[in-house]
Amino acid sequence: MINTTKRITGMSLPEAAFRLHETEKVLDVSKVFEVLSGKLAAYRIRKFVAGEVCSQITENFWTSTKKVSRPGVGDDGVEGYFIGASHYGKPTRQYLEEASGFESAVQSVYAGTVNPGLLFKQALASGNGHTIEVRPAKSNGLSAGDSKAVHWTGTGTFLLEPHDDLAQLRGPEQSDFEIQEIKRVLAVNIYAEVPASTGQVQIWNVEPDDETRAELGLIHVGFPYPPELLTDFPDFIIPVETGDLCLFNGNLVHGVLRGETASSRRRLLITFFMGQKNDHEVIWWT
Ligand SMILES: O=C(O)CCC(=O)C(=O)O
Ligand SMILES: [Fe+2]
Repeated sequence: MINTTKRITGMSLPEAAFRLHETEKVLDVSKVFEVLSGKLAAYRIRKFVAGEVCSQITENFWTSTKKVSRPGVGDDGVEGYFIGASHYGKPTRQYLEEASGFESAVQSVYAGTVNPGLLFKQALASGNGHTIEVRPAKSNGLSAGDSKAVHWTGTGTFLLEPHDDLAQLRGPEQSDFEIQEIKRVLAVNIYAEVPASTGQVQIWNVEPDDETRAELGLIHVGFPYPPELLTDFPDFIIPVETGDLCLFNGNLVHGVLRGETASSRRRLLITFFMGQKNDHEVIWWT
């Protein structure tokens, strides 16, 4: 009999690194670099963003006419609602042109308040003893988007199925893009609104290898990993709340739990990805 049992193989973080570090209001930049360098799985700064900033961003998002939906497995065939471009699966130039097309819509998400992702980028640039350049990824004079505002609409166990953020950096259509040099993705997530009991982030201690991706048909995609194949790996859950800044190792498989969605309020995420290009440069993209 042919054994068709699929399984996930790959690297894991050392046990001592596979944990969540937390602070409140204060950003410890050295911990961000621990995540960037694979010494720490996740870092959550509770109350990084003030309540009134979160409310203004949430209002700006839901009243914006610039939201777009992305088809997928979710409510009414929609994976989520977005303001901002995503590089995923597009030629470099197309992504960068879309990012530039979204620029004013993205800035309007922060109208009348602050851009918390920008504050984080500035803190990172100056906060670790020596100056590093923190800049958008670029190609041919065009720059990656500032950030993306996202509302996920998954209807099953997950609002967003388990995935990794690294596989999508290797698509041949972006072989001319500097993000392909990145070895570890820092997922930067700011929560403008998280209703109680929903939207927690689950992280498993595995970075799937290419054999696994090939077997599952997920080369250059990294989405979705069947949850039943993840049960053998250690995991933890980040209980995200409104106002949190969460930074985690995006090479590790992670997903967003749907939990209980009785609330009429809707989860809203501000996000971008970052990576260490070399000793003195950290780049971001969306
Ligand atoms: O919504 C979240 O908390 C995480 C989103 C995520 O993993 C992604 O956009 O790649
Ligand atoms: Fe992700």
